[in-house]
Amino acid sequence: MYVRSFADGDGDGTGDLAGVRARLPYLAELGVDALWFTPWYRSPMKDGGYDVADYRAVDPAFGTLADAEKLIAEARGLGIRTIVDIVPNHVSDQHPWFRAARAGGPERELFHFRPGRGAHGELPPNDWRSEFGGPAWTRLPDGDWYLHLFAPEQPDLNWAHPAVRREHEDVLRFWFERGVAGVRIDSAALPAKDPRLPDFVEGRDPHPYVDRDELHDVYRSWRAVADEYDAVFVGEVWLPDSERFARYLRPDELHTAFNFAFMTCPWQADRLRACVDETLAEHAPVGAPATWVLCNHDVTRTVTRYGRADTAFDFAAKAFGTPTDLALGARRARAAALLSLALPGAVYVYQGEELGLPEADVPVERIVDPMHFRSDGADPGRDGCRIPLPWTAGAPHAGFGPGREPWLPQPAGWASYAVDRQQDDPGSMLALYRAAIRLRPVFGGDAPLTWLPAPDGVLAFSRADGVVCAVNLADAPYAPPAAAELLLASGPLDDEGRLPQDTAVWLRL
Ligand code: TEU
Repeated sequence: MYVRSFADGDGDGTGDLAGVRARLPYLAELGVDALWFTPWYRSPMKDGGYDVADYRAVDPAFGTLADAEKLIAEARGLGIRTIVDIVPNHVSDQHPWFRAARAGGPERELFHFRPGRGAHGELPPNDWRSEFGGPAWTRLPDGDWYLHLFAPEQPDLNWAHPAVRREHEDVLRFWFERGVAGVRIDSAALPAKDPRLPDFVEGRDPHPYVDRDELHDVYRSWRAVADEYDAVFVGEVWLPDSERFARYLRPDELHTAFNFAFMTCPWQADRLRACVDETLAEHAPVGAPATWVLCNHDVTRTVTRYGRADTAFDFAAKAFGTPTDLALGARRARAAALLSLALPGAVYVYQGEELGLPEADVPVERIVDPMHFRSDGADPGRDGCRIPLPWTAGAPHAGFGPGREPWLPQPAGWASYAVDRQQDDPGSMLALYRAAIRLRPVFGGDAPLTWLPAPDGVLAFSRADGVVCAVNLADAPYAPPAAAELLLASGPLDDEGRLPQDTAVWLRL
């Protein structure tokens, strides 16, 4: 959940914890059993809260620590557990440690400070690039440079320093003590750095800052803390190598990690099937449950991605003005919802996905995401998937909040996606998500998956008790096994009971 855009309780134009609390019944009705909150801590919001100034305080724009405690307890009362987001790679440049470091204190050791190269130290210490574009180094007036893999306002911490490790374990305890049941670990493969900070050499192993072995020791000690509280981790681990990925999921490390292979996979039957197989195969040896993700607060919304010629997701391919067929994208997104909710493991639904929201074109002058600015304006950035939600069609700001303009503009026509419009419409995306989440236990929890024979372009698998999910991505209609009971369909079947292209069904044989 991207709190800033979920619901605005106090009318200042920014979503907040009061807004979430008021909407907990909606979330319970949707059937969610856990909520992951992107960072709600005190932050200058240079990167939507991923620049944390104080982990033990809630940002005043979102509320207070007492509000967070109430939210955690109320959610728990509805059977919903809370997952907070911890950002170990970096802090805000307004964090007390960095303020002291900037002033020249010994806190510099908690970060990566180095003299520059060149005759006058005018060149960065190495050639690393920021994930948001541009150099990963910024020079201070006193001549030293500091490392930031993201924005300059997000200095990287030095994980070789014991105080950095101690502090994070303390922060974990702080939130577990407040009833938090899980932690999402931001940029989980990035915090450890080669202490020599060498230039990047393509293909050299180990990488100077991605997926370094030292990290596993950190997560083992985090796991010991989580075990004291029976809490779980979900890691944001972007790694192409499935064996390296699975190492984070060993029994004494993280419980789960996001499935970015699935999230970036194109809408093609053979690719999706291979992705499902690889996912299950990489998780099996470590005994960790898989996760299924179609989008999040960083990437193009599902309905838009699937409505384009290129249905994969790649940060590098993002551009302004990509032609999009939203009706096609919505049809596929509905089928993808039934596919992902039928697979064994945990499904993450990003707020608004259950409403079928498309990516919005944010007017250039309203963009705030640093990814846009660091790309010199070439990349539209991530604001298009972070638009404040529409709740009530006729209300100001589509019911997002009672007062000021939302912090990002809602596009024209946004109200047509409002919750109150979809609520009682059996054909809506919201109705589909509610029905699917309610029915999902028919697949038998952890029951294994067996592929069934099916024509090219059709994915069909069964799990427990003869329950089947079939998805037709081919242009020829697909006739499911005769005499099967139809449990749920993502769209209308044809007159002969066959699935048209981009339609999924759940059946009981
Ligand atoms: O994202 C980290 C990350 O590496 C990918 O999402 C992606 O590579 C990045 O957005 C651009 O390359 C996490 C958060 O999800 C994101 O919102 C934050 O901006 C980022 O960390 C920094 O904390």
